[in-house]
Amino acid sequence: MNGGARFLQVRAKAASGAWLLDETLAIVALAHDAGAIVIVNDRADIARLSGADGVHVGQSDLAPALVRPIVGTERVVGVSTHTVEQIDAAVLEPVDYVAVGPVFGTSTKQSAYQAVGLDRVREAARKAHARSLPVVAIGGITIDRAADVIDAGAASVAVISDLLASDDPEARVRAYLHALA
Ligand code: TZP
Ligand code: MG
Repeated sequence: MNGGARFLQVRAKAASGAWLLDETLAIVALAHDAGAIVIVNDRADIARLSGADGVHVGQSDLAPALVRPIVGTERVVGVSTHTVEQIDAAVLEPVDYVAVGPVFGTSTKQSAYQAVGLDRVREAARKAHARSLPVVAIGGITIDRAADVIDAGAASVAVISDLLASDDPEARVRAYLHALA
């Protein structure tokens, strides 16, 4: 957050519910002090209980139409997509953004989906923008490629590996903001 990130995701696939709630409460407090918002991966229950700003669901999580009543209309709901069919369905769901990826190869997530490339980002952007939804691009994004991803129509890039590649993620976030300014 000191690097200037304003959109954080809490992601802890193997965590227990109790631990995840405690951690998320602490992260939400820090983030809100810094003017950042927090999206909880997978877990609408934790998003609601922690006072987080939203929930992010994937294709095998609870569908947006199911999490929306849990988190309410004031929170953000985002959904991951990979295929054209998933993008077509996602833009009709009660979501606030559509994520697309993995844009490039990544080792962060073991997934059945191959890298989808910038053309898929373009297609997602075209379809999402027709419904006034922003696109978040994810997967394998590095600082050298971030501008191309934004140029393809993404409103934001979501990054894990490249922020942790150096031992100074704060400086790396700042460098992204500078590169994309
Ligand atoms: N889906 C595909 S990659 C990823 C998710 C959630 C995590 C981020 O990828 P990276 O390559 O570590 O930035
Ligand atoms: Mg998920």
